[in-house]
Amino acid sequence: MFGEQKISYSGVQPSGNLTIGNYLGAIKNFSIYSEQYKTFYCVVDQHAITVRQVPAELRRRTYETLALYMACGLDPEKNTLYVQSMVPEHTELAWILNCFTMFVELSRMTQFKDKSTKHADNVNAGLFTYPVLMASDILLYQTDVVPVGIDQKQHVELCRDVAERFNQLYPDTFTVPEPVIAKSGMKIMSLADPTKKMSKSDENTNAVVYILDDRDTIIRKFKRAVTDSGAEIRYAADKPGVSNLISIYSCFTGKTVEEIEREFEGKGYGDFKLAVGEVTADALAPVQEKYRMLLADKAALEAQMKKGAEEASWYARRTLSKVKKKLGFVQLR
Ligand code: AQP
Repeated sequence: MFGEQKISYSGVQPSGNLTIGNYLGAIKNFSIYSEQYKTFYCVVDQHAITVRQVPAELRRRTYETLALYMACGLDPEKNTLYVQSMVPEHTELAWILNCFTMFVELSRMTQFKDKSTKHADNVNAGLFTYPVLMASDILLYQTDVVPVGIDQKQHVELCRDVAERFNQLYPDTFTVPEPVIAKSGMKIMSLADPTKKMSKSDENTNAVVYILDDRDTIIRKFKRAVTDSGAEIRYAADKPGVSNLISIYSCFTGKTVEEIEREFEGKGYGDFKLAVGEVTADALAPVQEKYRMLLADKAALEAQMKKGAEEASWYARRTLSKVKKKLGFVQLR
C-alpha cells in the first residue's frame, strides 16, 4: 500500500517464448487489478540471467514480452509496464534483503532444486538468491497482491517472511504481500509429460504451446498431447493428461469442469483434443494480431520502457530511501 493506494505487482522473465502457462497462470490475471489498484508489471530480465542467455535473444525477448503484456490487454496508461534492469533500485534493495534472508530458507526453494538439477554446470549464486531479488521487486512497491502461478507461491511466501522479519526490526517498513493464485490455470502442465509444468525453456517444443504459435501448430500440438489410458473425458488424479486439457479448455471458454465433462460425454480423445486446440487458437488470435502491430513499432516500445521505468523509479526510490534511513546509512540531500 502506497498511501491509500493498493498495489498489485508481478513479472515475467524474458527467458524464452511465452507459453499459455504464463498467459493463463499469470498475465491474463494481471489486468483484473488495473481498475482498483496501482499496478506494476515488470519484464524481469535480471532474473533471466540466472540461466545463461544469448544476449541478442534476451534483448529481442525483452521487447517481445513488453509487447505481449500490452497485447494481452494491459493498457500502459493504467498499468506501469517496465523493464527490471532499467530500475537499479531492484538490485540495490536485493543486496540489503540478502542480509535478512537465511541460507536455510533459500535452500528449501523447490525452483532452486529443480533448476540446479537442470543446469548442473551452472549452479551460480544468482540462481540461489533469485527469491531475494524477487522479494526486492515486490517489496519496493509496497505491494499488496502478487498474481502468480502456483509454482511461484513458495517465493512469495519467502518474501512475506523476509518482510515480516525486517518489519520486526524496523517497524512499518514494508507492506506484507499476499500471493494471488488463479483458481483455474494455476499450473498448466506439459503436453508431453503432464506431471511436469509447461515451461518456456522446455527443449521439447511439442510439449509447450506458445502464445504466438499459429493456428495449425496449436491444433497439431494438442492432437499429439499425451492422454491417459481409458477413453473418458473426465477430470481425475489418475488422468493427468486429460485433466490438464480440461483445465486449458475451461480457462479459454469459462466453462466449468462438469460442463466440459457433459459436453464431451460419449466423445473420444480425438474430438476433445481438436476442440481444445480450436478454442486456444481462437482465444490467442486477437492477442497475436495486436502483438504484431505493437512489435512493429520499436520506438513506441522504447518510449514505453522509458516512461514505465520513470514511473516505477519514483516509487522504488521512496521505499529504498526509507529502508536506508532505517538501517542507518548516511543519506546526503
Ligand atoms: N505452466 C504454468 N502454469 C501456470 N502458471 C505458470 N507460470 C509459468 N509457467 C506456468 C507463471 O508465469 C509467471 C511468469 O513466470 P516466469 O517467467 O517468472 O518464470 P517461471 O515460473 O520459471 O516460468 P517458466 O515458463 O517455467 O520459465 P522458465 O522455463 O524460464 O523457468 C509466474 O507467475 C509463473 O507462476
